[in-house]
Amino acid sequence: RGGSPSVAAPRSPLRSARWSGFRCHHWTASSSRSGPKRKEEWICTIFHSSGYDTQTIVKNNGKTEYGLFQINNKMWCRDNQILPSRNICGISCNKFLDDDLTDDVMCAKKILDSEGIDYWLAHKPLCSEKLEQWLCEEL
Ligand SMILES: [Ca+2]
Repeated sequence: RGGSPSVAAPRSPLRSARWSGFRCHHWTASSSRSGPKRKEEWICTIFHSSGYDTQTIVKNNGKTEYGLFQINNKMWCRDNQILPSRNICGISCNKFLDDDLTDDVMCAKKILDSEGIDYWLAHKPLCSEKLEQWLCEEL
């Protein structure tokens, strides 16, 4: 064991330097009452949503989803597309593509509070059981 990586993530390049700090330490900040009960669920869900890549942009069903948490431009942030957004997080979607995760986490918390973790579609099929590989070692 030793002191090295805190998450046993399957073979994904961690392209965001900030992510490595995020994965365990921001857990408490990003959990919320309707959120995942275990941090492994959250880490697994983010992996299957964005591959831990803050630059991920996915077009899906007329929506565009941005960044580590795949936050969409229909409800949560606004971009320069024609689609009107409720922009609940009051932010430009591009802010979810940089390496500063503070605003991402704040918006993800709002999503958790209002939609629960099943906003992230990967959660139920892929991250609700057999989570041992996602354990987070405390440093
Ligand atoms: Ca950001």
